[in-house]
Parts: sequence; structure tokens; C-alpha cells
Amino acid sequence: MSHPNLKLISFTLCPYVQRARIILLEKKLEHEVEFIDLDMPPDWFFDVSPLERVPVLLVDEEAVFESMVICEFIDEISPPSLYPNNPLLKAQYRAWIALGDSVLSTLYDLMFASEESRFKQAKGSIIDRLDVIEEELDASPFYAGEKFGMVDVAYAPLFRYLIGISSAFDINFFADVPNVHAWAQACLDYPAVKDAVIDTYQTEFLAFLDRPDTILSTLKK
Ligand SMILES: N[C@@H](CCC(=O)N[C@@H](CS)C(=O)NCC(=O)O)C(=O)O
Repeated sequence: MSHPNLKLISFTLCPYVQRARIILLEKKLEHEVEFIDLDMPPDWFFDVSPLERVPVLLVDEEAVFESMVICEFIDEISPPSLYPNNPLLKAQYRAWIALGDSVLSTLYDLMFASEESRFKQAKGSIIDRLDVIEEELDASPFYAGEKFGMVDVAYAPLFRYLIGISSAFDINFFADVPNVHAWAQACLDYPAVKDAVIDTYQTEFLAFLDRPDTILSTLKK
């Protein structure tokens, strides 16, 4: 089957970009990746990204933005789908992805909080949500069992952030959620997830978090 020309507009550390890259790799679709500097984006970026965010997927020069919209588009043009056919199950996948989105945005609060109260609130909220996920998770190694699917695509970059932070700072998100931890590890060991970031990712991620004014930086190991 012939596919359109695909170019992913990226930023090295962006977890949302990673989702798009993971599914492109998983579906083995030929594509190009262009990294931009989000602090100084090129002028053309504003023409293709109305929300001024990455990822953007250029499809034969037409722009698609928002990570899950991009993932669903890629999924549709390259069957078989990473979603189940059953409408209820598919809706449940999407609901879980929304839950993962909420953890990801709270994680940004935690990473950049300069007040103890804000940091604690974010940490508490993340731990509470991971507890909910632990209770609901009923398959392994991936969300739906043996097959890597769309929920795994969406959560893998979140897991990379959580594990990356746990390894460098005195904060363990996984102490009471062994099943979520095993799921996270399985995702990070999966080839399309491994290959979705640049070789120097962890070093760059830690440099990105190295901010003297944050509570997180006081927890550096
Ligand atoms: N909801 C969006 C979120 C994308 C997003 O927040 N991207 C960040 C980078 S990780 C961004 O481009 N931020 C713009 C900036 O930092 O100027 C999606 O799922 O694609």
C-alpha cells in the first residue's frame, strides 16, 4: 500500500512527540523527523501549528497537530489498528489515554514547582492516579496483554519521564504500584519505544530538569 509523505516536526524531549514517533516506528512507516528549537521556532512553524506546539505531522505538506489525533491518523492509514474493534473497548482505551494525559500534565507541575505546597500537591495527585491505574490494570505485560496497543503508545512517554525522574531524584513513583511499574518497564523495553528518542535523551532530559529554583532539584541523588 502506498502512503503519503510523512514528516514529523519534533522537539527532542517532548513526550507528545514521542507518541507519534512510537506509532510511526511500530507501523514501520517511512518518515522524516525535523527537530526544532521550541525557544526559537522557525517562522514556518506558526503556519503549521495553530497551537504553537509540537508534534505536528506534515502529510504531503498538509499539517495535522495534537499527538493523539496524529496517532489515530497514522493508525487509520496503516491497518491493523492498535485499537480494538469493539466500540466500548475502544472508548475505554481512549478514556485511559485521557487519564494518562492528566498524569503527564501534572508531572510538568511537579517538575517545575518552586513552592513546596505545589510540589506536594502534584506528587500526591500523581501517586493517587497511579494507584487508580494499579487497581484497574488487569493484564500484562502491556495494557491489554501480549499485544502492544494504543494505550501503550500513549503511556510509554509518560513512563519514560516517571522512570527518568525516579532514577535521578529521590522520588519513587512506583513504590506501591508494582504492576504499573512492570507495565512501564515492558513499554520502555519495547523496540518502537526504545528507538523513539535520540541516544542522548536521558542526559538531555536531566539537563532540562537542572533548574536551581525548583523543589525537584533539591531531591537530586
Ligand atoms: N496536547 C498537545 C500537547 C503538546 C505540547 O504540549 N507540546 C509542547 C512540547 S512537549 C510544546 O510544543 N510546547 C510549546 C512551547 O513550549 O513553546 C499534544 O498532545 O500534542
